[in-house]
Amino acid sequence: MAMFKYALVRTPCRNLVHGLSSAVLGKPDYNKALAQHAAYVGVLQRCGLDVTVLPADEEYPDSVFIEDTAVLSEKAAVITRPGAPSRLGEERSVAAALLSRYPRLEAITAPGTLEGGDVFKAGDHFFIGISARTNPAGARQLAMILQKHGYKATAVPLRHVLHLKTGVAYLESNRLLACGEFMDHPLLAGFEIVPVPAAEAYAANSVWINGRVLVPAGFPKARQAIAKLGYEAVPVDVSEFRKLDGGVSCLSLRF
Ligand code: CIR
Repeated sequence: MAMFKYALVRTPCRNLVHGLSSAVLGKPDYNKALAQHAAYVGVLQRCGLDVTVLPADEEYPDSVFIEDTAVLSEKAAVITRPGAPSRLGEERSVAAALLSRYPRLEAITAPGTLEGGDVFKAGDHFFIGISARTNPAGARQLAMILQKHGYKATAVPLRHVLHLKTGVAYLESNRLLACGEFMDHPLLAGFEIVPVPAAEAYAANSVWINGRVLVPAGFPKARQAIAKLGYEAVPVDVSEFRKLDGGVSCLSLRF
């Protein structure tokens, strides 16, 4: 299994309160979001990652959800082209930051759109959600780039959730934490499914980092299911980001 060395995050901007949201949980509290973000960075560091923190970018309210701007692996770095019009452009400063870590960057181009929240990697195999944000052209471009580097790629059409990783989290060892439409999805049938009950659906967006699993705080059943498998389950309070449909994976790029 691939161990991660680095993480890239971005400080939330004040305009965060104007971020995109389908949740009905109210507006995020900016100061609380800043504190939660700082604590999240601390957890990444405790997972052994060398964390680079990019400055807040007021031009893009959702820019704290940096995972959507790139797809990173040992062999390739692909800059995305976000499908939400208000997020298009967020990827530019991420590309600039990644140039110091990767010898070359590839990119999704128009008319393709793709957000990193729609992509997970299981060994050498990438799964790419086709969603309201990632269109078939974007998914095809990513698959072609990845195949060139020796990876496999499978497109997974979504029905109900924002991003593929809203509903699944790869826990390594062929295990996939999953809820809702992904619990019995034919394209995911090769995985050992670790089910997340519907009442805790938000916790399906957890993230494996070097043997630990970051789980949103407040979801005891999901946390227990993960801990029972032998992982150290680390609860992280991301309540302010949940108000904007974001979670523990969206807040960082790990590579
Ligand atoms: C958005 O709608 O784009 C943001 N409010 C949330 C993005 C969450 N990102 C992710 O799941 N990777």
